[in-house]
Amino acid sequence: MRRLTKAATPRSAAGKSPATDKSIAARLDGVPHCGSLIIHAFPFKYGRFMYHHLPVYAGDPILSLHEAFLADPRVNKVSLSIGLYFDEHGRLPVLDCVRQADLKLREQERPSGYLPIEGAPAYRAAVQRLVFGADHPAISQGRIATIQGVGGSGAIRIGADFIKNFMPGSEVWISDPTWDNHESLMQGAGLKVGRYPYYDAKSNGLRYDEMLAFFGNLTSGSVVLMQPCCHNPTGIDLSHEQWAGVIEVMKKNSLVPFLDMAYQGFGSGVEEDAWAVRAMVDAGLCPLVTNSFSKNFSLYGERCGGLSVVCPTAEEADRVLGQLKAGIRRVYSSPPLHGEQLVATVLDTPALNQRWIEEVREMRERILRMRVLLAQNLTAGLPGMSVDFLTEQHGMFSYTGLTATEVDTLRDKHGIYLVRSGRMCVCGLNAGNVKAVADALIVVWKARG
Ligand code: KET
Repeated sequence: MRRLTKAATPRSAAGKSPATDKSIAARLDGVPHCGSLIIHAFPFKYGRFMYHHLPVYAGDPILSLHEAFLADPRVNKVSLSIGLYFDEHGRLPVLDCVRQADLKLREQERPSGYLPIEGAPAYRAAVQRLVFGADHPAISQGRIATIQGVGGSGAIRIGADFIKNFMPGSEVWISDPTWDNHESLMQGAGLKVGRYPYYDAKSNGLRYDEMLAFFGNLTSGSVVLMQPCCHNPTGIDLSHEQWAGVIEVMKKNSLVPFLDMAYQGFGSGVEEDAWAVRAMVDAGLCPLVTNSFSKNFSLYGERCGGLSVVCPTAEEADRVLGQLKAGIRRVYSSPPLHGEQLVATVLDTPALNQRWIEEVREMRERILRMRVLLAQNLTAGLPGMSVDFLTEQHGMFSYTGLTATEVDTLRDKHGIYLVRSGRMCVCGLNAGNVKAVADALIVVWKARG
């Protein structure tokens, strides 16, 4: 294979002077890693076919589907695919607490300088209080290194880079199934990813014993990614007793928990949903915890999240924070400003914080009402079929057991969008569309015979 070196400078495809090529070659010459990654694999040649060897992106199973939904001209279409919370009128809400915080911020002059690499101090402190509990000793002991994340996803990626760099050889284990992007984010950081047993299709429940036995066989230092509440995509969460069992095995086997909490407040309550995180820290484990404000603040586009690494000592937390900063600096340098100001203003202003708690409760209760309403409509049309899973699962998502073909039928024939795994985002249901959704589901289920 031809290498791009000073001796073999490429010619431009158009046969023009290779001056530009030469300067690129010269620049690449002194960069061994860049050279080995790019030059050996890249059939370098300027012109029309320069990127012809690139595979076509198949699209993201969730985001591409949402784009297809938006482009669908049917007026009665229903979005039950992407994890967006819609209100009773089918709109993305602007939370009242956020609106008030925005007005408050607009009264001030707000220059838009760079935030520190690790994010805004007030925001990071608010993340710690929310995730670990305001009075948690790990906070006062300075044992938690927290950075502002670019959404939950950005926080996960920074955590993944941290694992890759500082826990060499560690493999990451994700639940089977999990949010699709967990695997991509971890693999994108160069980590090896495996799956542990989680969902039992037969019982629509948890493969708890198998999961625990699996954890018992992992080598020490393995990273286990779990969701403390509102498991995406199944809606199946662990009970407190089950978490206690997991904690015991993790301690015994020296496993590293990675807890991704994207739906705090949508399960049982803002404090209640963080139970597993706090129980792990109380038990002496040192989890990496990511959180997101996309859903519970309805601030998807503002990209607000956090990564908190719990450490054994404050001295180690300082070192960890330093390395997280180094990691961020080389990826995006520093996080964005506006969204974090909204979140921090709400969480730091007692009246707004109270209003937020109420609004999260309203969203949670509406989700529950929709679950019940859908279950009632389905039971009326399919008396023999048990749909208890709908009301037993927690959070935004329900795993319906629908096959990819059945999901395609729902979309093509009825304009109802679910993820092809059979995951339904129940937050897209409202009093106006739940009957139509139930009727379509009944048609699809009856066709099974
Ligand atoms: N973790 C989980 C478990 C999760 O479901 C999402 C988003 C995120 C992290 C990312 O959060 P963000 O702050 O937006 O970066 N899930 C929904 C949206 C998506 O796929 O991006 C979803 O599953 O539909």
